[in-house]
Amino acid sequence: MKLPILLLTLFALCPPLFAETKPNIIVVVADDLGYADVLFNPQHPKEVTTPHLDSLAKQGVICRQGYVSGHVCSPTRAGLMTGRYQQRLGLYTGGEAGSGLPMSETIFPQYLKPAGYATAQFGKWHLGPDPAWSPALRGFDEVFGFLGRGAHDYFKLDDPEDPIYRGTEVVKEKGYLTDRLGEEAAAFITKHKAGPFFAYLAFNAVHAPLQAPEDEIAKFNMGNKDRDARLAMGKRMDDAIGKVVTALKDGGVWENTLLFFISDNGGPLAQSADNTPLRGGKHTDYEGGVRVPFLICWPAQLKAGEWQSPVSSLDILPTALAAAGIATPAETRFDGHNLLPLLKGETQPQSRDFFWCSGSDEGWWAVRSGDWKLVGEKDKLGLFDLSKDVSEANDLAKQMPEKVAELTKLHDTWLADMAKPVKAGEKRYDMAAPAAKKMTKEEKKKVRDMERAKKRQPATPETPEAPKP
Ligand SMILES: [Ca+2]
Repeated sequence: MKLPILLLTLFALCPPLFAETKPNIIVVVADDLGYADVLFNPQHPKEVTTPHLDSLAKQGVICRQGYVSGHVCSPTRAGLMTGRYQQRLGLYTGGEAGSGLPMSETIFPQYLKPAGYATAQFGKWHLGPDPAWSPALRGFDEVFGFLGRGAHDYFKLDDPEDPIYRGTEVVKEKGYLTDRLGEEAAAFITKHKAGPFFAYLAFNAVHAPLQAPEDEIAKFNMGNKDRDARLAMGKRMDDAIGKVVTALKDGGVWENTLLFFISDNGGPLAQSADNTPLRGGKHTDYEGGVRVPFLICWPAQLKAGEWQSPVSSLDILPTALAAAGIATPAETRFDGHNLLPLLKGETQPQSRDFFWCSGSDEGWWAVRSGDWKLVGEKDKLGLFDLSKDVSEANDLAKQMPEKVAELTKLHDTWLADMAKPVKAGEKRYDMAAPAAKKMTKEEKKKVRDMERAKKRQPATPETPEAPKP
């Protein structure tokens, strides 16, 4: 009897260190990765090679219906960073969000740093074009990556025209960018293994330009050069993720690290991405544009398996903060949910609504409520029952006008709460006035130029004011 009593006494004296230790948090974002271009999608083509992601999937939770809040890079990143629909800030398009996420917004490191987290950002930022928008100025202790554009050359890492930054300093680097991002993230983990730490690892892989080391490309021989390069880029990103996991395991912090993996939007079909079985891809609000590979891994707390209810990239920030035990100010209003009670089986999934909108100029909008999804592309509407038709092949809009009206109203109500687009246009394409909206870019520019010229000219008796309606 003496040994058990001794053990019990020891347990009583030792604080429950593990339970009270804040988890390390890593958010890994792939860029333009096809839904089926990962091994953990059972419908992946046979040539896909992502063993490290597959290993993460086996140890974590695969979210089969994981969404991002937009269909291109920078708007979804604005949503991810703030946990709120980016449209609340008037950011609808790539041009808008890429011009800058307002500095007044509170993002991951600004919540986590005061709670004792070391914070780092690696890779693509795309939330502001120049150093004034650097992540180094908004809470990240360490930064290694590029700022302004959606894309970066993978080999030319010393170009002053498209610099790589360490912190706010321009640095000249060598190597393959995806490798370098993995190495930098792994080094950060090793350095801060005493924890807690937060790393935002935003690969530009597998976004264009489709570049990878020749020997890697040569391993694939699909008869399509773009496809070969894309697969090689995916493989190299997977290797980099493998390095990150090795650093976590070597540092003894694997178990208590909460890791998210997503793609920022769907794969571009024009560049040989595979989104099977989903319809469409990047630049569309069909599932192929907004449903992405999505993993959540926290071995100490979450049982491995599959999660079938829809979740959003907007959920990542609230979930991370809950895991870290960080209470947010009462006025903070996330659109995302803390997923931990659900994933731990403490609560049951409730029906949720999800919204997309890229403003009047692009003309895409969509809403999902329960299993129903309504997708608008300018004056074309499609209604789909995702429970039976994940590929959005069977348009029920004509058969079910009441459902179309119901979902349109739901989207209208949501959109009414959003800000006007910061750059141009209206919140949504006006279906009632299609003729006016069918102007080409050149025609629109001509109209704008004429309006500007008119403003510069003083009114003359020959140009009487138009009668008021
Ligand atoms: Ca992207």
